[in-house]
Amino acid sequence: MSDSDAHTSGGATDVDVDAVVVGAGFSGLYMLHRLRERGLSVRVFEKGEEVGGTWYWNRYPGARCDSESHIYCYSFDEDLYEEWEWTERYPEQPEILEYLNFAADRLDLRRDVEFEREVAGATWDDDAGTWTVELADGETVTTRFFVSAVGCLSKPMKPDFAGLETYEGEGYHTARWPDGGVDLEGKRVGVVGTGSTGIQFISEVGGTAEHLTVFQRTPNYAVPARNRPLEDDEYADIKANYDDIWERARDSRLGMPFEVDHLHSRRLSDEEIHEVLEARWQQGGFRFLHAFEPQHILTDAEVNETVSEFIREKIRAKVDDPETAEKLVPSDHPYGAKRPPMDYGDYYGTYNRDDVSLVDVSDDGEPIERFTPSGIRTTATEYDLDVVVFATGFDAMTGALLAMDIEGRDGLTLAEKWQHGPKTYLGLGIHGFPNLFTITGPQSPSVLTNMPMSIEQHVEWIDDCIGYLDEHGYDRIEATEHSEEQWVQNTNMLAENMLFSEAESWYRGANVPGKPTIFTPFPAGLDMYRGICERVAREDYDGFELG
Ligand code: N01
Repeated sequence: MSDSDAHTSGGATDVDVDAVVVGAGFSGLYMLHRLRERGLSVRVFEKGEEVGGTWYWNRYPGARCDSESHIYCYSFDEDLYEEWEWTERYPEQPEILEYLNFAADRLDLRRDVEFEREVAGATWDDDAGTWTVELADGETVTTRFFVSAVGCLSKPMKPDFAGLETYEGEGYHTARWPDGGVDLEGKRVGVVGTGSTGIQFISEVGGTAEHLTVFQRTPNYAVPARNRPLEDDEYADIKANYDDIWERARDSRLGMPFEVDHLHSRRLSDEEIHEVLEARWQQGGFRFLHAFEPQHILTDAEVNETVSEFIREKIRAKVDDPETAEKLVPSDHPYGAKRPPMDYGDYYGTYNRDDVSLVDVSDDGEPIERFTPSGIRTTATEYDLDVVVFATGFDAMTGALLAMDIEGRDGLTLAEKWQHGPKTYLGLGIHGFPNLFTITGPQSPSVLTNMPMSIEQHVEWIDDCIGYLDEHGYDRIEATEHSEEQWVQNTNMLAENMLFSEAESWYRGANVPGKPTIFTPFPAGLDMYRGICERVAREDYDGFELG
């Protein structure tokens, strides 16, 4: 159907299109595919110039996914994963982008994606039972279903440093890295931030610049990823066992098919615990978190301290200068309470180089006072810098959703509704916002899991739900206030019983000044969450009102 055709489907409503999807990353592309297969007309609006979402924007040196490549892809189409060949254990950004382009071509998705088109907002018309989606260029589109596929980590967060506007050097946020790259050779480069991104970047460019100065506010626990090329026989084995791999990934806490060595550490001696951790350290990546049941590590303070101390000792052993080593050793939060970063090179060893230095900008060190025309001034001294790289993260989970001006029933905006923190039912629906679906929305497992697994579960649930509405002659679906309240309370309660509250993390919105501090992802695992969603659907969308 052409863009301008009026359309009647499901209920009695005239709309331009059945569904509008925002974003053409992993989520938006699969949503398009599913809804189109169902016979719905769909328009996807994508701000970027091509498909990819996160992997389109994050092009900084060293950008790579922490999920292993063989599970960081779609599982719904055997041809896709049989045909595609990953080259390394962890996929690098250009390869993921290539993969998503491959998937888009194979499924013929591009013809329904409109690039460089930003959705400015959407307004619900309660009488008509439709959304009017407003594009930044002024066009409006009416639709029955408005689906957000904007991602959890897509609105960059750049702190409002004093004097930033006076800085005369080059400045780049890692999530908006220029397409053609940045020449760092022979330059004095500063990096602010040592989260997953900063750590990848620093390992990659240490030794490239004339001097690299790392401004670290909080040290982090980086576990070696142990990246390497995928061997032919290993890949053949993966391909022969994909059915089993997907089944185990779907039924797991983290959306990963890894076995745990021990459910918990009780009854193991200190020596045995150490052996288990050492073996997992050698395996690397998220397999380390599976030494014990991940839930156990994130719940039991004592075992967490053992794991945390194990990593601290590893850091101390890597760094030559004991003073620098102590600055790099995290002590303010338990391992896993913040998203654990991975080390793809020799992150800690990088600090042994003469051309790399670490500045502790925590309150106990020399906090950043301001930017100056020539660089960064801390409370102790001034650092002259040709380039400053902001690896300062994202307004996570809600930032990209709230960047759109979304107005629901009775003129209530999403920003008003969420002024004290996000509230959803299952992370999929929002009371007051009928026929709006959020893929990997707040209070769903999303960022605590291997994302494609969570995305597929969400997309399939939404698609099935739309099918159910149409089959039963319903026009609209909306989460009830009660089910939403209970879901939010439930998510908070689960998180409070874990160690997450002991870190000032983006999981809790604590990284963005003024943002309400509330733990946002659903923390009890993809397996449990999937079961809940399946029950809700089975019981005629229990907790939603259909009409
Ligand atoms: O962002 P972050 P990120 N002054 O928020 C510092 C995913 N990801 O882009 O900890 C000084 O984790 C801040 O310091 P502090 C992954 O889920 C995945 O690194 O707040 N410093 C911190 O060090 C990840 O968790 C992959 O004290 C300031 C850093 O900036 C998520 O994205 C790769 C500051 C921000 O760390 C976000 O990671 C990369 C200030 N005013 C990312 N403000 C893969 O899968 C902030 N900081 C590979």
